[in-house]
Amino acid sequence: MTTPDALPALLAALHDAVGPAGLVTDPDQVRSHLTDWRGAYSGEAAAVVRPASTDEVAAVVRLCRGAGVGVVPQGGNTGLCGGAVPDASGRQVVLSLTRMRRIRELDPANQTITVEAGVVLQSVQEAAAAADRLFPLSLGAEGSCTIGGNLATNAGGTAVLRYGTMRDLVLGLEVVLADGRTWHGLRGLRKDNTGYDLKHLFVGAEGTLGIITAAVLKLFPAVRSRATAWVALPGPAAAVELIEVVRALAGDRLTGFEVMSRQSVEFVLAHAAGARDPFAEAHPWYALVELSDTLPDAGLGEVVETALGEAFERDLALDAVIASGSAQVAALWALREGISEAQNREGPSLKHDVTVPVSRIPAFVEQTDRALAAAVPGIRVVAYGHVGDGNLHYNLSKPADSDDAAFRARADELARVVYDSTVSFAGSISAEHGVGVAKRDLLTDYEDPLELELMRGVKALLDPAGLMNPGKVLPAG
Ligand code: FAD
Ligand code: 2HG
Ligand code: ZN
Repeated sequence: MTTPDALPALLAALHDAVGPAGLVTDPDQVRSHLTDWRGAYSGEAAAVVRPASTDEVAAVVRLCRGAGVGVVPQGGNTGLCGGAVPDASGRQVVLSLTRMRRIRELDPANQTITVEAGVVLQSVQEAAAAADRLFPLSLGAEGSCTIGGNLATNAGGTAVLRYGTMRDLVLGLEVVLADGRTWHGLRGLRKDNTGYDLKHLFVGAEGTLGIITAAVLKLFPAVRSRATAWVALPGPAAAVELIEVVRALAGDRLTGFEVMSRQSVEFVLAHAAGARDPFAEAHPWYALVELSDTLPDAGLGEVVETALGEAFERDLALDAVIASGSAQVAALWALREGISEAQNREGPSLKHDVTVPVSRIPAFVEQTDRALAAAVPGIRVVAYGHVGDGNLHYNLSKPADSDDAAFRARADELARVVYDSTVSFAGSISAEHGVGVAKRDLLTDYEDPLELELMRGVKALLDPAGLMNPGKVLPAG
């Protein structure tokens, strides 16, 4: 346990360990580390430190351990479930990785890049592109989120269908453990069966088992052609059939398949500057379909046209547009990527990041929509996401012109409706954003007790004092 007296001595020791540049003292800067991107979660901290090297991270962890103080790792602070924010006690130390921004190595023949945890995702994409390679993880927050955060949350995004989640993209890790030792697991090997694959414990652990300081990531051949289409659909069932039509023709050149309800697009049209509906009339649902290839002239436009022809014949598509240049591609993606931010402008956004088997998405949407409309007449369901991999952001906004507080007060009850429906379709209540504090207590009801027991065993082994991101992921008890 920390005693209040331990904190001043800890602060002085932290100052010595990371130097003045590594201790954040400006009140505005400190505040930005204590609240998440949406302003949905906030806390207090004994200190905010920004170490510049793995050795400095290890020193901070050892000092905090000596003082019995919890450490909250933080990357770009774009997470959506409160995992990177300290609790309200003011007794935790926020450890920001944002000064660890070195690309340590790019090995084109091995198709790998070795980067520090604080490197922003977009910088990795750019470094790969400069070497005529692709780093495929892609998500709306890519200009600010970090590789450490992407690994710690096992981020997904818009290219999972083709390249997998962050877990599939990592070959090796360097991790500062709870006892202050550093595990040097930065191996760039595609085959390595030397016992348990320890790196996967830290991927998706949200900082509760150790602090990722660097990683070896997979690279892929650069993409040289793309085709992007925006398709109006009668409903989610047509979306699921359309995936099959496109996949049958395009194989793994199908890179992205995003789906959004009219309500989702309407929010973007209302709030995002310059957003424009590609069609003259409104349609119930939309898909954003993207194919890509390593060949410059791969004939992707014809593949999309053939797929859409079949979709129109089978009444799966109501209208469609194939983007004719990079500006139009960007405009279509902006309609999709703008949903999260646009929804925030409509009052509280109750987020439910779920997966169900792709085949069950239509029935899931129908059942859940019905249950919610019965619970809150006029509720606005903002359902959209990476439907190609089964992931829906089944978010909720209050009925128009109703009260924020009254809607927020029903958040837990409405979440139950969504999650009960999710598990009734053999789905997961946490698809790509993680658990953090937002879903921590729900694990007691929705996670298999044996899995929870095993997770607690792993936590006890790697972090016996419970100082790695305390209060996140695992429910008390
Ligand atoms: P943070 O928010 O700083 O931290 C997230 C978690 O990781 C916390 O628990 C933190 O303690 C832990 N952590 C951070 N760094 C480390 C480290 N080095 N070692 C150990 N633990 C660490 N997510 C998706 O998966 N797909 C999307 O499509 C997507 N789109 C988004 C769009 C927008 C507009 C926004 C705001 C967010 C989106 N997200 C998405 C969520 C978020 O961007 C991801 O979860 C991202 O991976 C978080 O990275 P970060 O660096 O910001 O991590
Ligand atoms: C997305 O796919 C992100 O746009 C954010 O995962 C989802 O804000 C959300 O709920
Ligand atoms: Zn998403």
